[in-house]
Amino acid sequence: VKLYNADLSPNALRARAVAFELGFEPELVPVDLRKGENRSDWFLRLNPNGKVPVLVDGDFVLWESRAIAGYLAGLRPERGLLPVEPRRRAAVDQWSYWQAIHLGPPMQGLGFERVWRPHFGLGEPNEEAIAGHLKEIARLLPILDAGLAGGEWVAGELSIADFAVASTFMLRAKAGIPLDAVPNVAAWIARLEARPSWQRAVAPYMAGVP
Ligand SMILES: N[C@@H](CCC(=O)N[C@@H](CS)C(=O)NCC(=O)O)C(=O)O
Repeated sequence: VKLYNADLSPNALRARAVAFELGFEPELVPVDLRKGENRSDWFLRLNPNGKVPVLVDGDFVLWESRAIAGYLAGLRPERGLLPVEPRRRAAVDQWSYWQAIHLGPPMQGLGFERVWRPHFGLGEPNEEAIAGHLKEIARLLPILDAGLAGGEWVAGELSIADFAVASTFMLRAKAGIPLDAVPNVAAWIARLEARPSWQRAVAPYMAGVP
């Protein structure tokens, strides 16, 4: 299995972490986004969106990190990261979609404004955008906190949803997102971050964070 990867991509991190958690040792093929390698013809043939990650398993090519996580989890069903029972599966999908559509954008947006924009010299922070992201994050994190009440993982048992949701939290300290008011979230992310699979997947990302 090949995984076209960029160390600083939270989306690639999500796929790497699930692969490692499942015991896969994918060949990580680096794609240099800053040099625009993702816009080259060979890469666009793999993913017409020009984005990482992309998984290649024999003649099967798959893009979208959550779909990659789900495919890998489906290859090792005994590990339970993607349950087949409809309600349990739906709970995993619920949190994965929620992260993709709701929590992820303001969390990543804030990280961009407060960490990446200054780091890469991309101009002054957009204060209006920052205020909007903070407001949305303040609305959303208590929803995750309530969802975690009385449980260890977002969908009951450890699943690909935990890796999906976790991959928006790496910049929380540097971007100024305190978790004091959401103790279940703080305990959950600490639990996830203690897993060897996560630590191995996140190390190259954190190495690039200023
Ligand atoms: N929804 C996609 C998002 C992929 C994505 O946005 N990847 C970024 C890196 S985090 C990328 O490759 N960006 C390069 C570009 O858009 O030029 C997924 O989950 O895989």
